Amino acid sequence: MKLLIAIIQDKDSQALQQEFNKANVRATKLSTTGGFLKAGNTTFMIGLDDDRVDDVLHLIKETCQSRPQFVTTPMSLEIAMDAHSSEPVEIQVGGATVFVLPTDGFHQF
Ligand code: 2BA
Repeated sequence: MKLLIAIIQDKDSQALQQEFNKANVRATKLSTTGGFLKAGNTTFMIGLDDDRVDDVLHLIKETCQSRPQFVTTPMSLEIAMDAHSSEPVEIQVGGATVFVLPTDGFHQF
């Protein structure tokens, strides 16, 4: 058994939850915050048998999009940089960041 921890953008969370429901994938949705952007994102915890991991990874990959986002340079860095450094910098956020963890036990009481 495995535990998947999938961090995705809020914009994709409803569509992904619907895909999970259609595919009978059980998941718990958490509201989380990215450490870098300090913006909200969504984390799914998904417990599943080993032979379903690839299918669920595929589902996540197909449903979650990567999107460009603009960040402004932190003030502390701007001081040491030239005038152009205060312009927003483009970064790519998600698709999805997925951890696959081995799971020793699964109990429901
Ligand atoms: P955030 O930490 O808010 O990061 C958002 C995006 O900012 C990242 O997208 C990446 O493009 C950029 N970024 C993050 N840290 C950076 C850094 N030190 N320098 C330059 N750019 C940086 P993603 O890589 O797609 O990550 C999306 C979200 O997934 C992250 O939101 C975080 O919540 C989570 N995440 C990503 N990698 C992780 C990891 N190794 N461990 C735990 N969570 C992770």
